[in-house]
Amino acid sequence: MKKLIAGNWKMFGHGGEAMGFIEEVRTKLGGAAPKADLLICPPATLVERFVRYVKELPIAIGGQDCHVKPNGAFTGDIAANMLSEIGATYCIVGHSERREYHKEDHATVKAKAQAAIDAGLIPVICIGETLHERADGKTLDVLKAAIKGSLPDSDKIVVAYEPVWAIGSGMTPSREEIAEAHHALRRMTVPGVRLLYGGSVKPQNAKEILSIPDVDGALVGGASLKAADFLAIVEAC
Ligand code: G2H
Repeated sequence: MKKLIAGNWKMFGHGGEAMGFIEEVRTKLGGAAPKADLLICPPATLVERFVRYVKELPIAIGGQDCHVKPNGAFTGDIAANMLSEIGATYCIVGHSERREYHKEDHATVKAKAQAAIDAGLIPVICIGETLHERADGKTLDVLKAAIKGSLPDSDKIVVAYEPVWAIGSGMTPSREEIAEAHHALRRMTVPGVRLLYGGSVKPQNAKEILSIPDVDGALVGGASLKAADFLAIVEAC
């Protein structure tokens, strides 16, 4: 199976940047098939526009979060079926920034992932340890609890291992640390589930990270905002 390179734009980007990004990708690919499956998860306001812009390009578009319910009096929230209605096919759930700033726990993340599946979306479920937990030697226990608590019973999911301390920090775990975590995750998940690594992936370290066994792709934040960097990571597959 091809690797999956997913861009998480977080709360960055406006319409002009979306169009510029897609046009640059279109020009640089020049009709060639990319070396990986591609996914961009822009802010919710840009999902529909991205779907329109990508047209015949092989790029899937996803949301960054969804509500656990299909509708209701939840001001400011977005249901998974609203994302699928406008052409999204994936949705990130349980990103550590949601867990930290919106106090989302495993049960909530699992319910969101199930809501995404029910709406026909593939959830990209994020899990990962804090620096404290790693220092205390608890990484594998944390991942085990996250797999048990955050994953619905389905193989139509993607799991993103994102050590919290590596996110946006420029720090990445060693090759051995990533290999150990992904090897453990492979054993804990059902066959066919793609395992992405996320946390400060950039063109400079992509080749090394993507060559680690059981790393089926990457979830890329900052470096996914520029088409050239995003495509350099794809080229590293
Ligand atoms: C981790 C990652 C994308 P960055 O949050 O999910 O972001 O690559 O900027 O560390």
